[in-house]
Amino acid sequence: MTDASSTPAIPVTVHRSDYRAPDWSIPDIALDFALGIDATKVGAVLSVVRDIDAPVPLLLRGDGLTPAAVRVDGEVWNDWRMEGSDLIVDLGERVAATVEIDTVIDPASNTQLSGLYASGGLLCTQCEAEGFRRITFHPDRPDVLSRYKVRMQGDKAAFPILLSNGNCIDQGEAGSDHWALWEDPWPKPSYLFALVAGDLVVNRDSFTTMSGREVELGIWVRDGDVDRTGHAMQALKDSMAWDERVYGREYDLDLFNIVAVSDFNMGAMENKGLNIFNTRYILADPDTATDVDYDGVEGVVAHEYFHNWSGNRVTCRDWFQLSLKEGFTVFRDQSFSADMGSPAVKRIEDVRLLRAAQFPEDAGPLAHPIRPDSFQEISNFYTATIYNKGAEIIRMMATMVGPERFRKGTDLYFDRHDGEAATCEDFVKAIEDGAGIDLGQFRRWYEQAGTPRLKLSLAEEGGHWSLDIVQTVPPTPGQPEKQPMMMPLRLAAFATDGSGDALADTLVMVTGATQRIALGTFAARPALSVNRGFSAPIIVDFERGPGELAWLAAHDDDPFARYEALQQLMLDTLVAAVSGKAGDNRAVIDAVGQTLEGAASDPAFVAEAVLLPSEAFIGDQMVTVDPDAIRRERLALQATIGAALETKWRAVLAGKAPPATDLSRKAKGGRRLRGVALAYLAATGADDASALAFRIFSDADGMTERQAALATLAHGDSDERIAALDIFYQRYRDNPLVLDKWFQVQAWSLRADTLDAVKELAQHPDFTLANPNRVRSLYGALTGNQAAFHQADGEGYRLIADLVIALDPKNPQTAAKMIPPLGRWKRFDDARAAMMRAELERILARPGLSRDVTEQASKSLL
Ligand code: 0A1
Ligand code: ZN
Repeated sequence: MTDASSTPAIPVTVHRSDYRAPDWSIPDIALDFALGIDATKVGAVLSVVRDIDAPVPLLLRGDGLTPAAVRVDGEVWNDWRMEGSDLIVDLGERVAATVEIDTVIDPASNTQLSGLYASGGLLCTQCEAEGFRRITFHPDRPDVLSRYKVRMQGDKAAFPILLSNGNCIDQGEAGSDHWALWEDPWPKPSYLFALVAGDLVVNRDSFTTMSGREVELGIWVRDGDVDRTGHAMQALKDSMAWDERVYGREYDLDLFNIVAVSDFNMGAMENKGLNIFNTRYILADPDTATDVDYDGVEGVVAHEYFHNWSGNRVTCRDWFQLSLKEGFTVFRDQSFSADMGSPAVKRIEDVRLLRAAQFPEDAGPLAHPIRPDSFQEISNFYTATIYNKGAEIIRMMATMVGPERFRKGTDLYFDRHDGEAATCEDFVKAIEDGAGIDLGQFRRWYEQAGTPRLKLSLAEEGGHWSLDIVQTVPPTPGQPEKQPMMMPLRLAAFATDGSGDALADTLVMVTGATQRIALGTFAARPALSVNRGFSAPIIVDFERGPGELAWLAAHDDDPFARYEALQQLMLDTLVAAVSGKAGDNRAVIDAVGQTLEGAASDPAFVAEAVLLPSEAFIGDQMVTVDPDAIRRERLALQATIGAALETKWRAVLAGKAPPATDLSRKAKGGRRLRGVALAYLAATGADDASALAFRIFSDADGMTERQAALATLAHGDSDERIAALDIFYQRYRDNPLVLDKWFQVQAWSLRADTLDAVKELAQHPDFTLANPNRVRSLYGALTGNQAAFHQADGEGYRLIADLVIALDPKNPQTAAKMIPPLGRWKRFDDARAAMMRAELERILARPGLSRDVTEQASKSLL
């Protein structure tokens, strides 16, 4: 069954400038749920208070709802009408009233996974951004905050566990039913409402807050999964302690519950006191989860927990302010993960993600500022720009003022706006006032889309060297002209021959379109280390020879800058090769070899540094992306480096893998480096490579080694490949999260027939469009596989368009997320561009398309 008909494609554009404070506030809400999988009755009692002088009707949003009954102050009320799917209640001259509305919803047919839905016998909710209106009529805007009391009643056997926000204040039995009454003392917007009912088991623990309060913690999962919740629980306790220590923020309820569900559109959701998670970010044990999965659990648990202050206690005034909570919270979870592990490696991972997901967004038709000016469907704005670029903007503020002053700013922000629905401007003002800095020009980061570029060159006069900067911000849709941004640029300069003064780590403020920075006196051109730690989220154009890059890769005292130098060297080599200007690979080979010398002391860093840039990132450097040449040249360089340093790769692999249960930084780094070494060795085509990969696969005591070996085998064409895929499938066919990996490694394969394999896998009995994780594991992996997705006959584009068309009626949010890869057509040759556009047009020609897909596909054509 499908229910997308409840969200018709009316492309209404909402503008930030149209914001008006609500006419009515709702201090209290009581909800009464009579639970059933196919029919849940919802009784809502809203205490409404008029906030403006003149009479005005009460506008309550609905999505797919019909009011079964409306009462006002206890009386049956007929003064209401439907306007589209919304309910307008005329309350005459009243300044306050109790409005009661009954509705009936069908969770089992809610395939959109927004509102109240069924996931494997469980009932759960997802209300951000506009899902609450699919449960009951309500203003459903984040600036209407209410205290919630929730009564839920249902069959004891079907729903033994009944959870909602806040504290359980009463419960009882009623025949074969039971009921629970929950109360959340903290006023909250409707998007933070949550309810879960079903058969769950709990991992219980507790945390004592800095003021000595005992908080009961519960992680609720299906029977059989509880043994895989230990890492999430530890991450939760670490997050609670970290937020107290670093931001002075204490948890504010006696209970904190997390529920894991298998069908979920996103990673997780920060509902007050009742976080709901995709199982993928809760369940982990060494046999089924990789080190990357473990880090994902830790990061997402922290992210949702941190929202309790940055999001819940201080929420957003309207959805244009989404980055207020998301950018800040991502910055907080990034800082937490850096503190828990390796700051340098974490920074490398975050920058890699920004470049892979956000830079292309900023360079394409869907580019938008971190505070957008308009949207049609807010679900389309949960983007890498709002989240990851948003985090970079917060990070720049922290960099400019330093940790103590930044803390003064955030304290002031929480003090000023606790209990409020705030704006991005409120945040900037609090940092400005609390930290004592003028952020006038800096505010442009909230207004202007596009990744700024700094073109750098060195100039010399009488032994004095300086750096010349030319800043440009590219035009983006709706923003043809741009002003220069203000940004902190960390740099250092080294005399590579040991003569002259080195310029130690310095923070300079870039503000102009052109600017000159004095570097000091050097006998010869210094090696410049620039945008150290990626202090600004920009693209730097700076021509440097292989010698200088190799020197920096070996000598720079900033690990991130060492990583950057080696990556740039690899990138320059690859871009030259793709453009038919293949040169000498000696500098790259030597630099990789030299970097590998540090493997024993910091294997995690070394593994990141020696990894070749992705095919997509190589493509991003070119005027017209040539996916086939990129695939060919990248594989060739991998084989060259693999062969030239074969003994080193073999030495890495000859050592014993750290035990899978060892999750120390060193052990994780060791496993990561082994994975990279295996890939280099396999790329050489060495006779024993497949056998070695198969042995690692078979002997592995955990998923990190097992998956790395399987992925390597999946690229090749050996009997071992077929055997390993089969063994893996048979062993894990009943574990959905691991089965996702089985689909994913095949869709990631660098084989020439990957697209055919994907088509076949889509027909596999274990493939389903009903589960977003499964959809992403196959089709999401395909769009990340540049040469496969962009196969010259356009078959990849057809496959994705077919998927969007099939998925949209069921789950428009997930369908719309598959469109941006088709929107990158301007970056490809005319033949590919025409085929990509044709698929976007084919999607748009479908009748009854959701608002989500309509907005993404139509904007992608511009
Ligand atoms: N606020 C959540 C993200 C989220 C947004 C929308 C959702 O609806 C499907 C779910 C989750 C976060 O940042 O973690
Ligand atoms: Zn978030």
